[in-house]
Amino acid sequence: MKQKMNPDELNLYPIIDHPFVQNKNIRDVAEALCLGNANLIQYRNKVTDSREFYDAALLIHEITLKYHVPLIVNDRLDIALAIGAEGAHVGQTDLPATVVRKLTSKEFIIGISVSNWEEFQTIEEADYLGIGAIFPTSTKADAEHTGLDFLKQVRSKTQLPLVGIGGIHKQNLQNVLDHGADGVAVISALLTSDNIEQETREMANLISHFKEAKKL
Ligand code: TZP
Ligand code: MG
Repeated sequence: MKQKMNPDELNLYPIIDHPFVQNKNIRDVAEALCLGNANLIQYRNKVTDSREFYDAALLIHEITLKYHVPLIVNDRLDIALAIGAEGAHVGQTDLPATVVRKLTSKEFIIGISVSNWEEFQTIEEADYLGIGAIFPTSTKADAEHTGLDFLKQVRSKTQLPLVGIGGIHKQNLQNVLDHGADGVAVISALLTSDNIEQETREMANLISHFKEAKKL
């Protein structure tokens, strides 16, 4: 499989999960993440109708375009295409990634969720893999718990960039990187912060620091 994403450009991947926006302005949330040095941003919405999903995605994209941060839409290729997003993240119950590839340009970023070996073995098309839930998390109640060893084993079997997800915060992210992740995808640790920009920057700095130290 070809490598489109540079693993060093996948350090911190915040996910704007719709319920976590609460009473904040969604554009402000996106801007704080961009200013804090997010490498990639995902918009995830399991709770509203399609129109609200589309409207919010459009607003987020206005901001991410300004900061040149690629926007990945979760689940919904139709909305990703409608707003001109840079990619889509699809799981086991979404459109197959091979179909997403057929319907999109060569540059379009495709992310896939992987929680077990069966899922790993069926991958035909992906630019990065999201591995998790690495740690237990209440953000996705039905998430299969993979643990760190699964991540390490996947690392030994693919060159694709790997992103750990699930219960990741500043205190445990080094452990995730040490088990082979190129980066981390994070919802609650960033979006529940009183200062999203600062929290994002601190996490981004820690990841750069740990990855640099590993190269020495
Ligand atoms: N997929 C696996 S775990 C998870 C998703 C979407 C939720 C991650 O959220 P948090 O709050 O960073 O644990
Ligand atoms: Mg999905």
